[in-house]
Amino acid sequence: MTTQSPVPMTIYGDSISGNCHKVKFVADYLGIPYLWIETSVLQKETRTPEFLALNPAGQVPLVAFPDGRVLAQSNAIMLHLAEGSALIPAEPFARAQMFQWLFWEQYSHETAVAVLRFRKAFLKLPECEIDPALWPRCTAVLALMENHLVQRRYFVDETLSLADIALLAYTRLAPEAGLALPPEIARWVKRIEVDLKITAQP
Ligand SMILES: N[C@@H](CCC(=O)N[C@@H](CS)C(=O)NCC(=O)O)C(=O)O
Repeated sequence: MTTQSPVPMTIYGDSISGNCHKVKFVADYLGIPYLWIETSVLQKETRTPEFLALNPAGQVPLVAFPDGRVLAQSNAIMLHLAEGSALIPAEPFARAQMFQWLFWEQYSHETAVAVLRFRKAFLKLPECEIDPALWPRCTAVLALMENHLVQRRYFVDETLSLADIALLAYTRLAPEAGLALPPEIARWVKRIEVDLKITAQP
């Protein structure tokens, strides 16, 4: 049994950010206590001198641990929080497959779906001011996911892992970017939301 610090970790997060949702989903699922400090990207609260002293990259999510250490990057934070849990496959090849999806999520998925959603739903840019290459990129990442899920319930090894949580974060929000979820993805989103006991938009 692990002894938990009486002082919880602090998550600096923006409730509109899928990257921040990932950290919340993992902490909630694993029962890790935390204090959430709402840090608005739109209000430039990630660019104050106080926040930049914690994370010079000026980005959320950021976690501050009771011992004073801080950790940025959503997938790095998830990996740290989930260390030793079933969310990280123990078998080396399955673990590598989970990493494969985590890297793909950051390089190909988040940079398309999250960027299009932010520009449309939050910056409210007219379509003529949005990079037209974003739409085919979004379509391509959703098609790749749909194809992978045709004969699978989860992304790796038929069991819930960080790969599902990383990909869930912005995929479930893709309709806010005007993107329709193909059927297998829509079923997978519901399945993972049930697994994680997500009842509403965080
Ligand atoms: N790769 C990073 C991306 C973090 C990121 O882009 N955070 C955005 C919110 S989703 C942010 O804080 N933007 C504020 C800014 O860049 O000023 C991660 O996964 O944590």
